[in-house]
Amino acid sequence: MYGLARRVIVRAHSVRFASRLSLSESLARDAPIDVHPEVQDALTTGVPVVALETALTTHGLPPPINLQVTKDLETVVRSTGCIPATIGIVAGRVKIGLENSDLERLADVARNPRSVKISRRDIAPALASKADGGTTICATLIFAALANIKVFATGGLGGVHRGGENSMDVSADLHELTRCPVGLVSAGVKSILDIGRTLEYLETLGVPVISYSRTKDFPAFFSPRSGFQTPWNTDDPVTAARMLHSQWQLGLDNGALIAVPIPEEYAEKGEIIQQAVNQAVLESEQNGMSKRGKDVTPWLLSRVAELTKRDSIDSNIALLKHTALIGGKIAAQYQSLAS
Ligand code: PSU
Ligand code: MN
Repeated sequence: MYGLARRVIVRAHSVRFASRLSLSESLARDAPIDVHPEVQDALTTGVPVVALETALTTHGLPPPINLQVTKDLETVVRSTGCIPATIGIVAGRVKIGLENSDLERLADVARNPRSVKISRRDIAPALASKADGGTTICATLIFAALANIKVFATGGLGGVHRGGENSMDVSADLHELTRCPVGLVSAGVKSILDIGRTLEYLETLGVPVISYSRTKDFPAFFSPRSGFQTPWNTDDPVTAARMLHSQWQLGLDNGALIAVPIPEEYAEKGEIIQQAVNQAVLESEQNGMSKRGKDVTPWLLSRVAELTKRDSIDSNIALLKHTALIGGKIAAQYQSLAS
């Protein structure tokens, strides 16, 4: 009897340890997390909230436009009636909702070059070392889930890199979508990646992939169409919100990818950018950059910007604003279903 009881207790203990903590439980453990009062208020009163990431601020876009774009995305989210929760790490504290001064600090990459690109594996070391960091999709999903934010809008999901079947370079973004019940609204995955294998991997992980479009074409970040098809599509925020709601009604504790194509007027530019992407990927293989782990994506992005004389940056900004808009619309609809 004693043995059985003890085993049960041990098991209960380990289950509890493995299970997700709520924000209040984390805070009760003195976790270094600050929720912005505006975000806290929205979460308490049922105003929809959209999470935004900061790896695009610290590592995705060059200064000074990085700061402006991060602020603009918040404005776009507000235009949909939602509250933006831009997430990042400042001086070893997780910020869910950033003050302007924090945003400025993260965006000032020249004066703040030690600001780290934060994925799941980096979170605890960065907090313990009191570092600054831009949260990737992976890390932003974790904090959005912790705060019970159901929609997160951003640009490009990480994925299986070209040659990933040998290098094993597969972004932690993908696996995180199995752990966090958050709807990720993004412009697909960049064509610096192996899009086909990324979709295969998401299928294996059981993550719903929905094209936010009249067709099932999966977008390719700089281009509205990648040539790959998704299993589902809708171009209606109500239906997209219902897809998320059905999933979580069933307690399916994973996220979903809602892939929003860049606006059609950028399609032509997208084809030219694609050539620069191919060249940059080739160069990264020749100069060894492709073996540099988390530096690969930022290097490729900045090389493509150089090669396209910043056309890629204009497209990147356009698609970011578009996903923030659609993310806000979906979050607003989700809120009325959930409340
Ligand atoms: N796509 C962009 N800009 C970015 C990123 C992706 O257009 O800044 C960032 C995102 O934060 C994404 C991360 O989560 O790169 C993926 O990095 P990696 O491939 O090292 O996992
Ligand atoms: Mn990687």
